[in-house]
Amino acid sequence: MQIARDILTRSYRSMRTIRDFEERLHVEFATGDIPGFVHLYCGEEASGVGVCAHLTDTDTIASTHRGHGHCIAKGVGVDGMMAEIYGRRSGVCRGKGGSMHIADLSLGMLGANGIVGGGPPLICGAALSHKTLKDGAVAVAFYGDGASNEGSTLESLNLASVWKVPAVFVVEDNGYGEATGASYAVAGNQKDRAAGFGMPYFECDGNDFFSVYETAGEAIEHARKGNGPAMLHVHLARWYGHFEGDAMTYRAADEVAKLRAEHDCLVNFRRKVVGAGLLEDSDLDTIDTAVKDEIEAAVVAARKAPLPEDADLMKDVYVSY
Ligand SMILES: Cc1ncc(C[n+]2csc(CCOP(=O)(O)OP(=O)(O)O)c2C)c(N)n1
Ligand SMILES: [Mg+2]
Repeated sequence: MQIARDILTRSYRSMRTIRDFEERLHVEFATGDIPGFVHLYCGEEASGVGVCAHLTDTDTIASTHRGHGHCIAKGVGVDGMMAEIYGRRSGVCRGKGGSMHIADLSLGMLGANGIVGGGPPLICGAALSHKTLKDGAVAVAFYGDGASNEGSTLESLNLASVWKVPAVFVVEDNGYGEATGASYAVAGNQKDRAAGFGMPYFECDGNDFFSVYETAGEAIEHARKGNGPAMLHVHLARWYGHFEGDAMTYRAADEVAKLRAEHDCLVNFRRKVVGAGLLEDSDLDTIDTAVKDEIEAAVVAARKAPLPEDADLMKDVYVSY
């Protein structure tokens, strides 16, 4: 597959930014200075980035409780994100959203979502807007294997198909909903669910950027051309607990170590692009260094930034259309 050099470097930078952002949050959260919960996207980077590489700012996405990666992949800056997660006034939502309701409507990032299965209905509305306005855009819902069982998700698959809107349903299947295995909790399979609602099904390896990029491109093209919705099933793995503080007693002792050693999407990416002569190791090393500095600066700034004041309580809460 031919991919332009700027897409390769942008995608690597985006995956590296997500990885470092999340690894750093793992450390920062343990200090007790971050309010609320955080759910880390480490290990799943190639999914958000491989999908969003096909999207513009006019295209919309709805995310999940595990939303930092989708945010970064859609182009939201790490300074505003870090400050938001620290609940600071300089955050992208002025400190009112936090990790689970982080959003940037100017970039088509409609928000992380504390409600499992909350994203797919939003995407039906966004996709209906795109169709009505004829703006050529698509709406993408990311949701987990657990969320795939929610009534709201199944109703959304139906509605999007009935309305024939440009929606793409991306199932990020990491094999767990909290501590419950998908092998126990998900009846049938995602492919048959897509077929049941009359939409095409695409499947890819979420540890491999190129697999996601290629199949997401097909699913998005199907929707963008006016053929109605599509489903993309991404097989991937989360490296940390369901939330920070989860002891993961339900996982085999060596499960995560094996994932890190054998299925790291960043290592896979580097091996492929350097092996094919598309980029040099030094190109990727330069990105690694720049991202490291960027994350450090974002943490320092977020820690120094002021908290919202009482007078901010009702500001920026509602938007009038
Ligand atoms: C409607 C609703 N039900 C239950 C919960 C509690 N909850 C939060 S995350 C989660 C598991 C979601 O699993 P999955 O969709 O596979 O996403 P993952 O955490 O694996 O990324 C549950 C049950 C919730 N937030 N909202
Ligand atoms: Mg899951």
